[in-house]
Amino acid sequence: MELDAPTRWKTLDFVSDLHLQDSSPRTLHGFIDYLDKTPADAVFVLGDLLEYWIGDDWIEEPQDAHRLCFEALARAGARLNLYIMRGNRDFLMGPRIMRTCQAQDLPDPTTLVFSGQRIVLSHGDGLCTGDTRYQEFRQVSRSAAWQREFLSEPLAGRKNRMLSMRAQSEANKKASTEFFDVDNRAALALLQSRQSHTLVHGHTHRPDCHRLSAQHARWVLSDWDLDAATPRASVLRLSAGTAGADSAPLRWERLAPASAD
Ligand SMILES: [Mn+2]
Repeated sequence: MELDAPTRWKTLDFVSDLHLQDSSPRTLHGFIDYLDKTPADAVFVLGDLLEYWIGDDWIEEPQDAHRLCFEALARAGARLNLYIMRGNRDFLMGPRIMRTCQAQDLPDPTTLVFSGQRIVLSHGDGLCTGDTRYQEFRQVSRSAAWQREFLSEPLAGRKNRMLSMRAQSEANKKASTEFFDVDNRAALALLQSRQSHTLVHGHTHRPDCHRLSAQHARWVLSDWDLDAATPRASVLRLSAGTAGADSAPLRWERLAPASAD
């Protein structure tokens, strides 16, 4: 998928890994406050907006966090361009949620063409190629057959299954001595296949900017947790240069929205 940014867009925001749920009220309110105030022309949520999602019919018995988050997204979606990519926790978000949030579904990966530059956007879990057990699960759970079967169960059964998948994933993480980061070779191959020099992704919760070659870089977004002892929340903001359209360099900056108390 390729997305051509209209020339009137000057400021773009990237966020990911908010993991919103009822048990993290500060994160929720910090995010809502950010959405209501951002001056960006477009906001890109690059996966794991929600702690987990078990199917769009869940909206009929939502947690307060979901309802408030969807309302804030819809307010933002009404005044700016809102894109939501699904992550490994909320990959079952479907068209009904996108409509509710006035958001456009952003496929993973997407090449964004902005101010003459090509920027690849991804959640990042698909690039953690060292974790072969997860990649197998990822492939199965993204298949239409698996999703049809999963979604055919009643909500209570789906919720139990999702919680046990989450618990299994946490147990695997704890049992492993290795941290499966994004593989730099996989990231570079993706960039080359898309004629791009810049990747923006989340998922790993290790905010940084890594050089992959003299020309290639990958920006890693932070997760959000304003309920933690050391609160985390950041927005990666990209601004077009002010000089001539295609020649001026882009400006990247990391902003820390104030925590909402
Ligand atoms: Mn993730």
